[in-house]
Amino acid sequence: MLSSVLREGPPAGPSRPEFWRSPLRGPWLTSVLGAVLLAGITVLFVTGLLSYAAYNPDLAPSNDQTPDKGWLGFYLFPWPTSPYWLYRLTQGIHVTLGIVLIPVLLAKLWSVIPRLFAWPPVKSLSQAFERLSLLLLVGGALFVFATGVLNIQLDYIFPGSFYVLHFYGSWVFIGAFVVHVAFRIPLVVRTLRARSMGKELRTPISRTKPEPADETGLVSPRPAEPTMSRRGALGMVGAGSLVLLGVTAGQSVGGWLRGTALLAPRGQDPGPGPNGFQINKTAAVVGIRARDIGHQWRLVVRGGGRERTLTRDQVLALPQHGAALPIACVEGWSTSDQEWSGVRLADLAALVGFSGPPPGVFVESVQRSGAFRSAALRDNQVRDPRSLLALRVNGADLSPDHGYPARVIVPANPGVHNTKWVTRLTFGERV
Ligand SMILES: Nc1nc2c(c(=O)[nH]1)N[C@H]1C(S)=C(S)[C@@H](COP(=O)(O)O)O[C@H]1N2
Ligand SMILES: [Mo]
Repeated sequence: MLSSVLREGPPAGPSRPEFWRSPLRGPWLTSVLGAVLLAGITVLFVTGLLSYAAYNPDLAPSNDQTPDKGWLGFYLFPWPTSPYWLYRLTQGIHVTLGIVLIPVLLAKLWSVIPRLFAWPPVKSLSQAFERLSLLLLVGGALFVFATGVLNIQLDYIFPGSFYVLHFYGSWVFIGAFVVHVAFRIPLVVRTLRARSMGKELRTPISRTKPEPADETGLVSPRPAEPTMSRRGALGMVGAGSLVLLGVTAGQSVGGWLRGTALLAPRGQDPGPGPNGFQINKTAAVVGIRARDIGHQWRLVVRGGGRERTLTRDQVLALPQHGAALPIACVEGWSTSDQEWSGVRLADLAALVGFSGPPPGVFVESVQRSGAFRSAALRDNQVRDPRSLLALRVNGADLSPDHGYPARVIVPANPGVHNTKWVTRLTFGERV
């Protein structure tokens, strides 16, 4: 029964090679797009790994959304505080590049689509393995790009689970990607060598011919007349990427470009005044009540068996220091440097008796629930003289939405660890 189905050849429709008629489809176009993706996805992977390391996930359970990662955390290292714009840069690149590569990814999928319908579905064990890896490759790519974009656009649509989905999805995807690249790279190199890019970019529609048929099965056996040159096709993809770059990059680059970040939900003009810079979650959204941050608010500093409780005036009476630092969110947006002022975290450690190099700290907010209500910072972060419990920004008190009465600001720290509405600091204890 099965063998007779196979003998009859593919059913009418996309499993038949004649179904696909674009004269542009062929190994050269696929190789060009593949080479761009190889470079781009490598950068995405590295910046993604860095983004994860920046959370110091091994420091405390509260920092780690993926406690079952096992050896996937093999490369983790203490995230530095210098240069202070490090996370702004790596995460800006991660998100911007991810968005910019979307047209390339879609074009690449278009260019190989006949192979996704190849007939018979399974010929041999090795071919079955290859098809399974392609399923993981294509599915993984769509999944990782989609979860990334949804997280940016829809304000953490998967509350708490975005990291988990994106993290494990990326490892599955990158595994399939490495296998795919290893199998395909000789063909890509050969194909790109055989045809000059410069010449291809000078070829108009009138002289656009299908590539010679080969074993890849990408070239249509029944090509239609071209309606576009390869130059045109690459130009269209490139233009799509440029448009996305134009409406995204401003959220990370800042300056006058910020106004062009049309696609970025928190990228654009946040209003005037000293507190006029991006807000991730407002006080109202996370359920901060007026009395939580009013005159009843206290700062509790604990550690080494001691505890001090301070009013805001008492915190203001401690030595105040300034630091010019950005907020840089995992979503890719960042602010330019803001002028924060407040008490050094190291000075607060000294307040409870840590007179030498200070230990790490566990920071808690008055916010009662949600993954961002607390964060653990490592000793190197506490030690940096620019790491503050900030009370003021740009010469004014923090606004309630930026974390009044007090918030953490640490150089190169992912935004989510710059906890707002801080009420308790616990130094030197594993929590
Ligand atoms: N308590 C608390 N702190 C928080 C958050 C939060 O939701 N709750 N959001 C974090 C995130 S994700 C970011 S990017 C920064 C944003 O700071 P901003 O709103 O002042 O720009 O605050 C962080 N601090
Ligand atoms: Mo964030």
